[in-house]
Amino acid sequence: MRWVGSGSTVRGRGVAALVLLGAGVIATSTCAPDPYDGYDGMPPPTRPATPPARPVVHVQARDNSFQEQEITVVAGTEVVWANVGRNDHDVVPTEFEDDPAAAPWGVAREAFRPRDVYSHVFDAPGTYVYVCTIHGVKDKGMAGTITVTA
Ligand SMILES: [Cu+2]
Repeated sequence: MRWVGSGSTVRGRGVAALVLLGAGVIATSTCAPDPYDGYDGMPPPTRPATPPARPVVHVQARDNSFQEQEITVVAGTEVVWANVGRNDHDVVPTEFEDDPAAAPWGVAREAFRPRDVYSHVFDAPGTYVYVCTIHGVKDKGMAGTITVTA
């Protein structure tokens, strides 16, 4: 094998790298610490706005109870219910017990089987009382309350 062509190319790059490395060492060893290091008189670069992290609170749907049964969250919080039981459950605002399909939030048992998760963001302050219609009625059995503060 012959390396004539490629060998000279590699050697040329190696010399250039050594020269640059040497210049860097000299530059850093002769510079005094700069108290304004990094400031060049220009405003800081603008970055794309990232949305603030949304607070998240978890509620467990156990068989026959929600844990925690009563929670207080700040407006904008995402409440996440996880069915950790062995039975189907649902989450229905009490004022919609007679017509759960019309409720603005909540989840039907078909979509809340064991290991299913449902979440809703509560933007408006208020008191939200809900129930699992299979295992509870308002204030009895499997029911819960979310207090949303401003
Ligand atoms: Cu239930």
